[in-house]
Amino acid sequence: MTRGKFITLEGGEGAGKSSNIPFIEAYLRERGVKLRMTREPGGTALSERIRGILLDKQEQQMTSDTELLLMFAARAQHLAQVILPALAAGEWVICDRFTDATYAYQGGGRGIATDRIAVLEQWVQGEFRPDKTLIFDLPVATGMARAGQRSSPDRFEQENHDFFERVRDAYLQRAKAAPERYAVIDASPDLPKVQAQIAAILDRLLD
Ligand code: Z5A
Repeated sequence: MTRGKFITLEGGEGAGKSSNIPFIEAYLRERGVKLRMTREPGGTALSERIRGILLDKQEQQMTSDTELLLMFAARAQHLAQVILPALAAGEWVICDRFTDATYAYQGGGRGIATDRIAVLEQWVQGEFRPDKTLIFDLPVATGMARAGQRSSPDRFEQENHDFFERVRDAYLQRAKAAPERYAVIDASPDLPKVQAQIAAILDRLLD
């Protein structure tokens, strides 16, 4: 049994991951790929309960370390229960956010040192990393304007412009440091233009 590929989707506020997930799913299924679609934080019953705590805007007292540890607690369960078994069974796993989001939000956004995050990454994942990470990139002001149309912002969506600039910088720095693992998508144009970029990346993964 050939192990499936692990593809993660990343980006800042309102970058358009959710809008493009149905396209990615359909594109790969039409080409015969067995798929598991999932997300973080979340993806199992327990991890979704942790997600509820993490996004709850009533949790104003939550420290950055608590937030970081909850992200990895949810991830540990998700890996053991969903991601690793699906890959071992030959499925591709498409995950809406993964550890790059931790480096971007808890590292860049909250200011937690990268080497502290790396300790937890090693603990929870060992050497396991995504095969490919698609970063949906666009100016922060554009993303916030798009996301601003949502009715009720969660705990992260309440953050300010500077926070999301640091998140964007962290993503772009990670992509620059390991260009073979990342594909940066210009998420500014209309959906067909964004999806043409996605299709080109998926075609290379299917080769
Ligand atoms: N988080 C973290 O801090 N650390 C971690 O380790 C992990 C996560 C794993 C939940 O993530 C939060 O968890 C997240 C980071 C944190 N918080 N934030 N921000 P999430 O992925 O569930 O939530 P999200 O980032 O808010 O994603 P989203 O709601 O799925 O938004 P999106 O996927 O980036 O955008 P969208 O919903 O597809 O699009 C936003 C709007 O723009 C919508 O009205 C679309 O119709 C519109 N749109 C999209 N694309 C276009 C184009 N091309 N043109 C015009 N309009 C567009």
